[in-house]
Amino acid sequence: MALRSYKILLLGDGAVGKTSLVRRFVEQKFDDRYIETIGVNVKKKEIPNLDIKMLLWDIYGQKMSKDLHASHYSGADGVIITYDLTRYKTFLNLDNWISDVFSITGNIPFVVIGNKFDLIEGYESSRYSDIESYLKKEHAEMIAFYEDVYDEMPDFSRVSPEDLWVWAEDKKRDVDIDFPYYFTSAKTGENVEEAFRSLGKLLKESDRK
Ligand SMILES: Nc1nc2c(ncn2[C@@H]2O[C@H](COP(=O)(O)OP(=O)(O)OP(=O)(O)O)[C@@H](O)[C@H]2O)c(=O)[nH]1
Ligand SMILES: [Mg+2]
Repeated sequence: MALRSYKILLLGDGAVGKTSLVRRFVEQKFDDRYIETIGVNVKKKEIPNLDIKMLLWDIYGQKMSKDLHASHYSGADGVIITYDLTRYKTFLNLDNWISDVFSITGNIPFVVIGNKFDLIEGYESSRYSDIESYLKKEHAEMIAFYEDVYDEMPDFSRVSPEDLWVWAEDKKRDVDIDFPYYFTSAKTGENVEEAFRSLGKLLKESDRK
């Protein structure tokens, strides 16, 4: 029997790691270089045990016309929305991505990912102001890269797990859908499989209703 295919959108700000997450999930690979996605890349992946096929629409995150983004949304079954744990701004934009996509698709199942967990993993202080000096010490190369790629010094105020929890509980009431959220690393692979599979499960469940 042919597997049921689901169209899944990857959304989130530029350079949060959408392409890297798909590459990790589909090819078990990671690349440190940043090559901005132009337009859309679609990758297929069959999910063992769930008996479904995911069509992963990896969409560029850099700011361009809203309409251009929206032209890819119709017919989507689910969404993976990603932010970058080292750039607070990308967390604040989650709401925009969600409302933009739902204005076209209606409320559909989604998963939220806080990515680049490897960069903050050893970071134990809960003081946001410490993150910048921590990253400078532990990840000097990465800082140089950031300065190069984002024309500005990134805002290293970190989203604590509590912040995400508070935001997510609010959002669930707001959109009236329960959704899971994960901290992942496309670099180490941590939680990537879990996050993608959790959306697969939600899609299967929503089909049965
Ligand atoms: N350390 C670390 N770096 C990551 C991780 N995920 C992605 N990166 C790096 O972050 C940069 C951006 O990653 P991409 O996957 O290209 O980001 P994107 O969201 O697809 O960006 P756009 O296509 O411009 O929207 C690249 O240099 C990646 O190597 C991660 O989990 N950890
Ligand atoms: Mg990309």
